[in-house]
Amino acid sequence: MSAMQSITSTIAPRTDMELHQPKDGLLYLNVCHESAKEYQRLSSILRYARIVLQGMSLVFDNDTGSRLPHPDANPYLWSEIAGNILRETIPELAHALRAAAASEVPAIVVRGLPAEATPAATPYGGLIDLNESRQAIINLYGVIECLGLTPIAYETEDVSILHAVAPRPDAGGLEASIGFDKKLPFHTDYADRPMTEAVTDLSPAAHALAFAVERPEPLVPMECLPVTKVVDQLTEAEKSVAQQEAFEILAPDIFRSQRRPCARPLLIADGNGGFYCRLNLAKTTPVTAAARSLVSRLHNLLAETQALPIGVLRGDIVVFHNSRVLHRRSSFRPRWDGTDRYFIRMSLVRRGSRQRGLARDPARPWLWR
Ligand SMILES: O=C(O)CCC(=O)C(=O)O
Ligand SMILES: [Fe+2]
Repeated sequence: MSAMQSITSTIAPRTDMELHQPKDGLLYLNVCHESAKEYQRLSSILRYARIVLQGMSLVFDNDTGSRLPHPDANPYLWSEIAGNILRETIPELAHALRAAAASEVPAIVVRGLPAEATPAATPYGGLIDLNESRQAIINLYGVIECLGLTPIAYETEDVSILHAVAPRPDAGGLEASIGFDKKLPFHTDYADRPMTEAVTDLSPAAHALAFAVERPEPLVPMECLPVTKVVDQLTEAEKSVAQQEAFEILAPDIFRSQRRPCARPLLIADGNGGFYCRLNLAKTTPVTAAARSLVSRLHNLLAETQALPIGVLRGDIVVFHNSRVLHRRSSFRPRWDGTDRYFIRMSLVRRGSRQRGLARDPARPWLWR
């Protein structure tokens, strides 16, 4: 083992990242070219390294040429390594991400991280090619680790932690991230699942969503709307209706769930005068008259309120705080030539809440039902 290299020894801290304050709830963190180069140099280790634990620090042995396990076989290892590399090479980004997580920034765009030389082809079968998207996946793991988040997968959605947000020829007519000809209206993900409520037979909703942008489509931006922009337009009486357990929300179609939905609130007070929100109006049945009129008021409000388009670029990592911001996209017409809109998405929970989920297999605690 001649070429051992400790990832905690070589890089001096930099202070050259541009840090933009959240504007309208959207925080842009721009990584400068020089930092990105250093990060790329070190993260290339993740392509071939065998990992050896020495004392408390991870050490890479570049000589063996052996590879890491697939991220689905050990996502915690990928998080740890990618997080360490990011913290070491772009400490000011790691710091800004920690601060953004602590203040529950609704949406974050990390721009300027490296990308593979050739963009991955859009996978119309839904399968992500790890080799084609390796840098994007390293970037995702690095960013989420610095945010204090950990990936999970719901077993009825996908056995992989990495979801392809790309059109599928068999998804025509679906209101889903794999659809295309139907717009996705404003929503939070997994709105049918418990948030702060007790977990009995259904694992909690993801706390955040992270997207790596492989192929942006300028005419089909991601669009978001911070929850405060909606709540601020509601009367006190409407806010109190929204906090009642009076909304039955079904799982999205792709879950093929037969479960009878629980009646849940749309808003949950955050203890600081604000609210956490769950919303998927297409799947919601209000169970009282007051809840019915609130749902129709929300339909109108959302139709009138200006969304925040995020003109994403290839290589961007976008993170949504799932209960602080709504997101949507318009319909579009795919070209089916391998160049269509393509993101890689992860569902995330806070590291400390890993054990709140219901996992069948103790060897894969990130796979929830
Ligand atoms: O395609 C998009 O912009 C968002 C898709 C979406 O809602 C999701 O993947 O959760
Ligand atoms: Fe979504």
